[in-house]
This record gives sequence, structure tokens and C-alpha cells, in this order.
Amino acid sequence: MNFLALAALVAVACQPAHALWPQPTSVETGSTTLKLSPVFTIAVSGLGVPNDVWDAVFRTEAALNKDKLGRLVVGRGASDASSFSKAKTLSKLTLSLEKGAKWTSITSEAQKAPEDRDEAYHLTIPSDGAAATLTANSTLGLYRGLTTFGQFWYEHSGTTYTVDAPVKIQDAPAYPYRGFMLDTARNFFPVADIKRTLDAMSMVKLNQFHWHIVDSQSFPLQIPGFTDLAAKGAYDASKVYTANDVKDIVSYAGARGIDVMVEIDTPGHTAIIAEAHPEFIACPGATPWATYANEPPAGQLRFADADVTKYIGDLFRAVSKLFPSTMFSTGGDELNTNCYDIDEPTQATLNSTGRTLEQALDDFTKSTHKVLQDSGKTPVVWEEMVLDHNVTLSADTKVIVWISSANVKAVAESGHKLIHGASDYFYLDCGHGAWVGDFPTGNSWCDPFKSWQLSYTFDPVANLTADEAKLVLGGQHLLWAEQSGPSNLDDTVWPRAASSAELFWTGPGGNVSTALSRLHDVAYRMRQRGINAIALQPEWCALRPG
Ligand code: CP6
Repeated sequence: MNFLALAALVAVACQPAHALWPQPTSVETGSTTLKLSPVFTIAVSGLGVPNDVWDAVFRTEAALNKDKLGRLVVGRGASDASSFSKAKTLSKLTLSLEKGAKWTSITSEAQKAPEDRDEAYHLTIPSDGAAATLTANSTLGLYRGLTTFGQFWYEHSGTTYTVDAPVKIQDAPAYPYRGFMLDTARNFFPVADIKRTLDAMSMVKLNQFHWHIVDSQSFPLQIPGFTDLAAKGAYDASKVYTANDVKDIVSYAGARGIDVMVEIDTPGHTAIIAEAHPEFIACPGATPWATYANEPPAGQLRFADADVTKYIGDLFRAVSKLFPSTMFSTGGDELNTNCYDIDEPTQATLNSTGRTLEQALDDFTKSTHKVLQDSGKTPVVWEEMVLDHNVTLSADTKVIVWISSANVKAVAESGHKLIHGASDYFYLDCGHGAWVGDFPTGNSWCDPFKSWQLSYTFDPVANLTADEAKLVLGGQHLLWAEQSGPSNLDDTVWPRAASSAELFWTGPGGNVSTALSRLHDVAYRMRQRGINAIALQPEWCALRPG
């Protein structure tokens, strides 16, 4: 290889970054150096500014001015220093709502239905030292703009600066649902891990935490009126989420522009309920487990039973009160019918009521979903509920694709709004290893490991008609936690999950080779904030002159 070719390769591998992530939909930057005043302030204009807006403002100021916990700077830029002496200093950012807009909390805006969220904002940073301006129609938009503002700043020898002034950004997301799913049932994650995950999510403008909180292996959620489930189903008394923990997580998320959608997966993935209510569960512990469930232990709700249906309805009503989101996932994946073939009570019920199993499933779904709708929630289900089962779903039910991206078209044809999360692109647990005998040590069929480049280049509207494309709400990365726990959470998720954050904010068509240097900076900043994101390239690359 000759020298020029090598130099070109290095340049591609280590481009200086405009460190924005996700890339705004419209951005103009210049090439003037602008320093940030050490006494930089953010001025908010208006009366009745909500507390979570002030908190976001103070956190941004602290991060930029002094906070050693979460400096938003990277150590790049030795050659930029030559322009410091001539550079003007920015000492103020003014933040205001557009005319006619009302001050509401970031939390209440984030907790709206995805279709009703307004995350657009307008940001300018002049190069002459005049105040920067951030405007939006909602406080959620202002919050997104603050995040973008914070991504402009580098530090060298104690000077905080950008080389991109003047800046003009008009930004809004391509998709309103940009999520991350965490399974806290296969292994437990303490509240602090979840908060750290929410921090990382907000850094890349993700707005939806999908909490797969319970499953067949453990029931860590303490539900008022149903406390026996966690008392008997948590791994131990310390591995529970109390109602206060949930409140804490929901409000921490809301202040960061994130809505929390809970999932109580039914009628499959429920074996653990037998610990408190053995009478509700068919085929508990049946062997060989693989005949009766996708993962041990076997055991699913006796959904044909009227008492079980009522119990789950009551449970949903109680759980709904803990989560202010408009959405509630009732799961519905991987239902195993063999389990009911060997369950005498279910067979007796079907016989006496003259229904098929599918008809009973329809009754159960209609009844439990009605409770949710009466509680003001929109049901969310996994794809099998529309592709494999003959159940009645309200037209507003949202569907998450998981089995394969090849199923997106069929889900769209059902007319339901859909959320991308196909295992062939978005499963973070894939590539961890194979199943060995009775012990699930991984999901070998979703191997190999899914790189950030793979999800980054996913096309959310592939094969869809224009009308079907309108049903796409967005998408998410997912972490099933059979082989994850607090010790490998951050490095399994970050910065990989940032790739879908940009895909669904900026829209498809991103270029992986120019994204790399920006994503490298994302990972770097996450580590500064205590999120153990993995390296994507040598640190040297980020130290290259801009
Ligand atoms: N648990 C639940 C799981 C999975 C699903 N639901 C899963 C299936 C296949 C793979 C990974 C995870 N572990 N409740 C499917 C939605 Cl490869």
C-alpha cells in the first residue's frame, strides 16, 4: 500500500467529529472557533417555568461549567488551540417557548402518546459572542435542544470551545417512538442501573423505556393489592421494585424526556405466578420444558378460566396506576398450545363453555384489553397477536415486530401502528452463545452478534406502501437478560443502542463511515458520565485535530 492510500484510510478511520448524535434533520455549521465562558448561563424567559425545566437547565449549566461528573467535553483539539486567542466568547443561551405556547413540564410532554409528542426545536449559536437562542413549541423540544447544545463543546487545556460556529439548527424527529427495552426478570437490575440507562438514553434523544419487568423466571414488581406475586416470585427480598422505586424511575425518566411503558407479558411467560397462585397456571414445570415453553420453566396462564381473566384484569388495573404512560404492553408472544393440551382444567373449561382455545384467547384478550382501555391505556402487543392468533384487537392497538424484519409487511397489512424491534437487527443479546442441554445460555438462533452498523442501516419502510409507512411509529433496541446483569449492562447496550436512536430520529440513509467518529464521541461522553460504553476505535482518533 502506498503512503497516500494509507493516509486516506487513516483519515476515514479517524475523521474529526461534529459530535452531534443523533444528527439533526437540518443543520448549518460554520468553521469559526467560539469559546464558552466559564460563567456561561442559560436564561429562561417566561413565567411559571416548571421544576423539571429548571432542573434540566441547571444540569446543562453544571455539566458545561464545572461538573466533573458529566463534562460534555472530549479531549480533542490541540491544533484548534491556535484559534483560541482570536475567538469570541459565548456567555449566554436564551431559552424560550414559541409565541402562544404554554409552559408545561417536560415530564407531561414526554408521557403523551407518541403521536402527540412535540420534540421539535430551533437552535442558533452566533460566532460573534452574541447570545445563543433555543426556541420550541414545547418544553420537550427545549429539552432536546439543550441536549444538542451540550454536544457542541470540546475542551482543551481548560478551555471549552466549539469549532463549528455559527450554528443554525432546525430539528425534529423522523419517528415519535424511539425506545429501548430492558428485561428485568431473567436477571435483576437495581434502580441505579436503570437510572444510568435512562441517562444514556436521554443523551441520544431516546424517548421510550419499554420495561419488560416480569417473566416466567421472576416477578420483581411489587403491586399494591398483589404483593404476594413479588413476595413469592422475586429472586430474593432485595430484588424487587417497590411502588416507590417505580415512581422514582418514572419521574427520573420523565425529567429526561422519556416515557416508561410497562409490560406484563400474558398469557405466556407467566410461570412464576404459580408461586403465589398455583391454581392460575397450566403445565407448571412440565417436562421436557422445550415441548411446553420457549424457555424453562414451563407454565402459562389458564386464560380460558373466568377467574384468571378477572384476576389479570384487576392486576392490569393496579399496574396501570403505577405507570402514567398512555401505553401498556400486554405481551402475547410465544404462546405454547401444547401446554393446554395436557392441562385438564383448561380442557374441561373449553368443553363446558363450548369454545376452542383460540376463542378463549380472544375472550381473554378482549376482556383484559378492555380493562386497560377503561384505565385510559392503549394496548401494545407482540406481533404474534396479529399474525398467529385470531384475536380481536382494538384498532389503536400498537404492535411490536420481533421475530423477523420479514414480518413487518404483514403487520403493516393488518393496519395496526407498528414498532420495529426485529431480532435480526435490534436484539442486543444475540451472539452470546448457544443453548446447552436444559440450560438456556443464550439465544443461538439469533446469532451472530448484531453490530451497530447493522441496525444503523436498517430501512424502517422497506417493502411498505406509502400508507403502510405511515403506520411505523419508530423502533427500539432490546436487551433480553438471560445472559446480562448489572455487570455487563452498559457494555452490552452502549453505544450500540445509539444507532437506532439516530436511525429513528434522523431517518434512514445514514452513512456508517461518517457516523463512526460521531459515535466514538458518544461513547466517550457516556464514559465521562459513568456509563460504561465500549470503545469503537483507538482514543487517538478522537484526539486528532479538528
Ligand atoms: N422473552 C420473552 C424472551 C424472548 C421473547 N419474549 C426472546 C425470544 C427470542 C430471542 C430473544 C428473546 N427471551 N418474554 C420474544 C419477544 Cl432470540
